[in-house]
Amino acid sequence: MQILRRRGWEIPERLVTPEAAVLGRRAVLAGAAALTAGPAAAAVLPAAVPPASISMDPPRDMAFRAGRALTPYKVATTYNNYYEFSLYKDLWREAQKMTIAPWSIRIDGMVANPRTIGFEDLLRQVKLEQRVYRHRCVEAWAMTVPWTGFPMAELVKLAAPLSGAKYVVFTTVEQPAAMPGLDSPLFPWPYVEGVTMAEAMNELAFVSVGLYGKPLPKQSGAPIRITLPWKYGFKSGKAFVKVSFTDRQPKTFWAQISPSEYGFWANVNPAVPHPRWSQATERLIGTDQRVPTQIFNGYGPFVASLYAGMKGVMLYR
Ligand SMILES: Nc1nc2c(c(=O)[nH]1)N[C@H]1C(S)=C(S)[C@@H](COP(=O)(O)O)O[C@H]1N2
Ligand SMILES: [Mo]
Repeated sequence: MQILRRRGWEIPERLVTPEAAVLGRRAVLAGAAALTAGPAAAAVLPAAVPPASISMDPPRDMAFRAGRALTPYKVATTYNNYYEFSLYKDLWREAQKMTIAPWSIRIDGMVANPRTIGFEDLLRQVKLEQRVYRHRCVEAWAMTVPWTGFPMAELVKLAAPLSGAKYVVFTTVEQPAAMPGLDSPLFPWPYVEGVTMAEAMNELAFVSVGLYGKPLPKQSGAPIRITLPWKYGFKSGKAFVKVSFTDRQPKTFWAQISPSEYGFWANVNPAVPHPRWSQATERLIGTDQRVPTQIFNGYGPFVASLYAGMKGVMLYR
């Protein structure tokens, strides 16, 4: 099947994300060129994971009501950020080229037993639940969706880190044949994100394998992603293949690109503007309604204590 795409130079600059704009126009054009050079979309591969015996539609945990309308599935799965595929929000079609089965995750660094665990094996060792979370991108758009997954604390327990471990680091898969963005030397691939052990053990920190009661779509981070709803969305790395434990703060993807704009902490705060735009309000995708941004994206009661005694704008960038 032939898929018609606009050529890179025809893409209006206003469609480029603010996150991309930090790299400047040349980078944007290079990214667009890489994208158009890619082969036409291959046939959509069947998602062989997760195993049919595990329900992706477990009961919703009502402790995590979002207090606003859900974003329709179609909206949440056709407006995405996933720079491995594209700098543009309509990357969902491009993302179907990636392979998600078989999938395994390497657990290494400061652990007693470094090992590799298969995705299905992992799913059998955790109890899936469903949580409706607000999601806030640093670009000031937001959505509200039900994720299926399990607490990040469960993954940490399974991994059994050594007592000296201070951070857990998640690395996204690199599939060069499917991901034209990886060709761009302007990005410090692979996509790496991480949190402190205390953040990882917080009950809000989640590992998602489903969306709206179905397996995660590829554009949303299939087969497994992190979900940190009190932080800007770029902290929630997709399609991870490695979980590492370390005693050094990791060099995360966006912090390597522009540490003053996209730092390690990246907690949502309406009062701390991005250097290039306000964070006071956010746009709900789907309706385009503007609503006030909430400190910690409204999750302060769960997470504010993690930062007690810490100060400074860098906690919020
Ligand atoms: N590997 C990877 N993970 C990623 C990104 C990315 O480009 N690559 N983008 C991040 C950003 S900026 C956001 S806002 C969320 C978007 O998730 P969604 O597309 O499911 O809404 O994914 C995050 N995780
Ligand atoms: Mo984002």
